[in-house]
Amino acid sequence: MFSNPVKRVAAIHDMSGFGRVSLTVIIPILSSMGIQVCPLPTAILSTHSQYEGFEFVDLTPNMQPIIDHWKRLKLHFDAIYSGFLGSAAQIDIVAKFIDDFRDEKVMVVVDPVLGDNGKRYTPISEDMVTEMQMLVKKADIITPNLTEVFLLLNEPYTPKVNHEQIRSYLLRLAEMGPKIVMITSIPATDDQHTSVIAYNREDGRFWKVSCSYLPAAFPGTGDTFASVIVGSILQGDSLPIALDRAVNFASLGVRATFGYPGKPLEGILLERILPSLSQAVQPTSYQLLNWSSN
Ligand code: PXL
Repeated sequence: MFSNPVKRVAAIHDMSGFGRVSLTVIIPILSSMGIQVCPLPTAILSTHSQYEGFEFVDLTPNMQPIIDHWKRLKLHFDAIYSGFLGSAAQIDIVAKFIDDFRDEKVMVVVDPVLGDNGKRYTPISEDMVTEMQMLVKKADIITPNLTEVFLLLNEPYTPKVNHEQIRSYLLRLAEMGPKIVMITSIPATDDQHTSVIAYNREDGRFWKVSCSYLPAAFPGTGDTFASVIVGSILQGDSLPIALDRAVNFASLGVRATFGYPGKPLEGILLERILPSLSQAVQPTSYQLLNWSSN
């Protein structure tokens, strides 16, 4: 009666028609995990922005009227989850949305989608990076990749980072506001593995989950990772179990796709692997890192 019978997420992302990123990934993943997704679209694109000549419709002017209708309906969300935003002005709208719809039970996840492989995505301007630095302050959880870590911290990009640097980036990002910071796609020194390392400011613990690395980059794997994190925590999993499920699901997607020749821009073959999200939690491989937070 007093809470939603099915957990409900406001998902603030773009809708890219082709290429398996953002809402076309987030909706099936969260639905498969038994969670209702309410999209608040930020932009409509013909494809994601890594294809040449993509069409882009900025929905900034449409967002506030949609939000106002949701307010009149007194909708309550268990989580607010934002990702790719279409303009700098939009970031203020999202910040206000968080203020209006948040209470102490609402989980706010900001995936600061800004770039990858050392570069900003084409539609992301410098202003949007500055605005995203403001938005992450409002989040409970953020999930940047390494490129996004450097953009958020105004540091020059370097692909090779050691553990000491990762630890200090996690602490600096957590100081900006989020309780939990997860840095994705950290290469291991052996080049054979890739890891996610997370820091929980509330208990001072650091967690690491690794998987074997394949030389391929599929757009949308960050959205896949963050969606499983949102779904898993809403299902009641602990932080290390959520990290483990998200890393292993994204890695399964990469492995299911990698053997086919050539069209990495189409993303991972999500449709092949979705059923695995309904299985009971599988054996896990997370590690508690022996790092202190002071
Ligand atoms: O998954 C990230 C993402 C989201 N939205 C758009 C993108 C990308 C990455 O390329 O282009 C429009």
